[in-house]
Amino acid sequence: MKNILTVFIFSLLFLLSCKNNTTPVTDSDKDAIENSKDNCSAIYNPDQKDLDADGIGDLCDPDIDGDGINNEIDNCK
Ligand SMILES: [Ca+2]
Ligand SMILES: [Ca+2]
Ligand SMILES: [Ca+2]
Repeated sequence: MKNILTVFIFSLLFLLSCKNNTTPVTDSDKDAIENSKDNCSAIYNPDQKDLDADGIGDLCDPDIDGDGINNEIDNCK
């Protein structure tokens, strides 16, 4: 009886430890949007603004307006 109880307790502890080992939510830039959903995972941008709706946040997008002309040389972003 004591052995069964011991096995039960260890099984329970194992299950609880597995629960804690589920994929941790990572948010590199601490903007409260996890990396997998963040359109600019390395830069803090909680508003997730994306002018051209290409899935790349404005702060990371080399071509903010999506007209094919990069920001540095675009005279109308
Ligand atoms: Ca971000
Ligand atoms: Ca964009
Ligand atoms: Ca542009």
